Amino acid sequence: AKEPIRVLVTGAAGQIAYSLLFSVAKGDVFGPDQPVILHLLDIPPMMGVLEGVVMELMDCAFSLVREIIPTCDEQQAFNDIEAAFLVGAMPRKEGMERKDLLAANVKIFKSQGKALDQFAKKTVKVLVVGNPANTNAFICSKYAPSIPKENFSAMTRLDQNRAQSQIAFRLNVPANNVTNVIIWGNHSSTQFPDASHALVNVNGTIKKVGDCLNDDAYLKGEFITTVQKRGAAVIAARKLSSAMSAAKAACDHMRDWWNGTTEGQFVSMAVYSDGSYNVPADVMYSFPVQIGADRQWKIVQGLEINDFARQKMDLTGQELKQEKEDALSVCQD
Ligand code: NAX
Repeated sequence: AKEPIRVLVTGAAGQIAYSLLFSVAKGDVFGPDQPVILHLLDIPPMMGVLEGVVMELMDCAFSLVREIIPTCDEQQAFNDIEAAFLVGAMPRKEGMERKDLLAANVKIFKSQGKALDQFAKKTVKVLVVGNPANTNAFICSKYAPSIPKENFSAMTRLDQNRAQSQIAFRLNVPANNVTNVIIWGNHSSTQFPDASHALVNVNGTIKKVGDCLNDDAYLKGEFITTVQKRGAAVIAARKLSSAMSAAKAACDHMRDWWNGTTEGQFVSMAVYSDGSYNVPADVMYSFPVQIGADRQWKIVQGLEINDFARQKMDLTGQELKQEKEDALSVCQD
């Protein structure tokens, strides 16, 4: 039998965590034979709510859950963890300036970076979901110098899943039949959802999505804006931000990182940029990646980038550079 692994979820009393914990506890991420010890971090005022989440987790009677540790103490939360879902973040409140929001989050992710550095396993895999996710992941990594930069990522998988699903519905195929859709750049409205390398399985034959849809105007227009604005559309309809789909995406991201991607397929993750495809280096930029059994991601190289894509990849890269500068300027001790 496998030894249990310690998995941290922050923002554990919040709405994304409510769905995410269910899937992690059920074995959808780390496997049906991998026991887990769940570390649940939230802030002091939420400890009562978190107690309720713990009760429900117990009441699910999941056989993989060996222990549940609810806490508002970072040392306890980050101690010996092998995987972290950093979901908790400061939400934008009415009248709050962008700069204030950034400052509040820099403070959280600086502190959690230091806690990772001191207490987590050096092999820990960190997925940042809390917004601004890319820049939060950058700050977190910066303050955890003893952990490889490659162990930090931010989530653009929800954007990828949204894009994949839009195309699958249009082509009337199951969502999984559409592969290799790419999200480039920032998890924000400047992201570039790119279907120009995407493939679709039609009755066992692999074809290019572009050839099947035969609608360049859609792929360069409505497709992109629908994915970019999907988060806002969900809020407008539900009066709450995406939660079930965000949790599903976080599971997909971590599962692929933990187990590797399927041969010939790639997925999008915001990772530490080496400047591939001439986008800014030293920011957390979403790229198509492939992951081996060693849990190391590699940016897919050699994809053809046309002028249309170039311009969109640069725009979102510029935004990330600016966000990083702003974050660093409020970082000064
Ligand atoms: P909720 O407000 O329901 O939950 C957030 C929880 O985090 C709260 O319980 C809060 O007390 C806790 N929290 C705040 N500061 C904390 C800290 N320092 N340590 C630990 N916990 C802390 O938000 P929810 O809907 O769950 O969303 C969480 C985050 O995900 C938000 O920042 C949101 O913007 C972001 N999202 C990111 C997405 C992505 O694709 N990258 C998509 C979904 C989502 O919008």
